[in-house]
Amino acid sequence: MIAMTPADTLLDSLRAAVGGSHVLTDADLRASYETDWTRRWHGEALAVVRPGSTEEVIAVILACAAADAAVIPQGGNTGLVGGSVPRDVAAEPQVVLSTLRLRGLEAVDAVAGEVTVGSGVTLAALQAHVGASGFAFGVDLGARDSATVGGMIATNAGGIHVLRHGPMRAQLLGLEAVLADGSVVRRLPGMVKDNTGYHLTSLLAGSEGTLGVITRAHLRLVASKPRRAVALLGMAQVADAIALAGELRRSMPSLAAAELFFDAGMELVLRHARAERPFGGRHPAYLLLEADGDADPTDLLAEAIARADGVTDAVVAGDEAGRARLWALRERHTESIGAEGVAHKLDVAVPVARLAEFIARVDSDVQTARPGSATYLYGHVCEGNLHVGIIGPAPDDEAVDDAVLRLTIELGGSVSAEHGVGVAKVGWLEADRGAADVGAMRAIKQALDPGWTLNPGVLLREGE
Ligand code: FAD
Ligand code: 2HG
Ligand code: ZN
Repeated sequence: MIAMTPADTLLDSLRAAVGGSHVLTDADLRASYETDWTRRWHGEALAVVRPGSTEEVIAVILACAAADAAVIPQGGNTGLVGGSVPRDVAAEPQVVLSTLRLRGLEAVDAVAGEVTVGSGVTLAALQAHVGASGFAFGVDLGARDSATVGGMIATNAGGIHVLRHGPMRAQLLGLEAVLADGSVVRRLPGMVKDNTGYHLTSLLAGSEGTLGVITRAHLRLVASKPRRAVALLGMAQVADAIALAGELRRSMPSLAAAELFFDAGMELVLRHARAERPFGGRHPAYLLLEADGDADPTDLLAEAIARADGVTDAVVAGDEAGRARLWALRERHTESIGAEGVAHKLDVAVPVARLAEFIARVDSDVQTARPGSATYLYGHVCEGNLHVGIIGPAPDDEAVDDAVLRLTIELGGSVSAEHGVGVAKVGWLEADRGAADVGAMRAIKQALDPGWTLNPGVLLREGE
């Protein structure tokens, strides 16, 4: 008789929980779940498990907890901080819990302007679903075809419309989540006005899979503004671009997005994405603006730009193909940098008043840390949120990460603006938040997940 190993016993329990065809143990089938989008983070899972219901999620979590195995919640695996894939932690084995089968779409409540969906629904599927009822969803981001509602809640995703609608937490009215002991917290539908006790929904938003596995969410919707116009401005001075975005946000209520990027990133995208150069000349900084409305906002946007200071070149697109061409110059930064190598990706926010100073100093700090690195900056200007992509240093060399994050903290910013802490920034959490805040976070983790079953190593390290 062959003795069963603990791993065999766990696999049997998982198969009993979700059915054999949804427990992937073959290395080829596991591979895409084990490496993250950046290729900087990867690890080995005993299995990838794909529950199809809340009850199955409960069974998976209880089986893993009983076997002292870690559960790594995963949605679309588009996260950029290593939180969605197995990693080097004491807990063994690790099981990836994929939410991709939790893709229920309930009918839109058109009177309230709300909808309940499964956590494995992709952003694109959500947008299509609510769009058919004349609504839009308040958060949008470049990974829309793969990123899931659960992953976006767990990271409190931001994206390109935060200036108008706020981040994911601001769209979230209620949710259902399975905790580490198999109990289910459920506030569905959840209401805009709801002061009955601790707001667990908000706590789970941004918890990065460390406190519970989100299974369903109730989301507020926004009115669809079908007419859009996009402008790309070439600017000589960064300070002018920042000031203009702030001014338009105040004076032009139809402003829906304001994105900043720079010459190095523009040239990289033009090379990798084979995109069309938008103007004859090159400029130090570029500001992309989007306006929307029930009526065509093209003229309004063009007039606002004509009045603006510091604009050296401008192109405005009201048609769909033209808008997409301009957006591609911004949205394709991520893939173009990725095509250069495994990037160090920092996602920081500084007070808008310090943004120009951050931009002026960051590359010199990077060069001091690791001379010869290539630094690309791009981001969401109204929130002072910049993405810093650095090519050059080895993936496990954290010198440039440290340089960028120290500068961010010195300027009073946040080391994680929208992607989360993941495993990438755990080492800088206390420098940013302070000992008391981290102590409170650790107490919450300990209370809700005393066995450190859920996403150990993300956000906090056990035993520190
Ligand atoms: P995953 O990557 O699978 O997981 C992310 C984290 O959430 C992990 O810690 C995971 O454990 C946890 N998690 C996932 N699902 C659940 C669940 N159901 N319950 C509990 N925990 C869960 N982010 C932005 O904020 N703004 C952007 O503009 C933006 N643009 C992007 C553009 C590109 C091209 C790419 C590749 C990424 C971009 N991202 C952006 C990052 C990423 O898309 C977001 O972080 C997104 O929210 C991740 O969703 P996901 O389903 O892929 O989650
Ligand atoms: C964006 O704004 C995303 O494009 C991705 O948040 C940022 O590539 C990145 O690091
Ligand atoms: Zn972003």
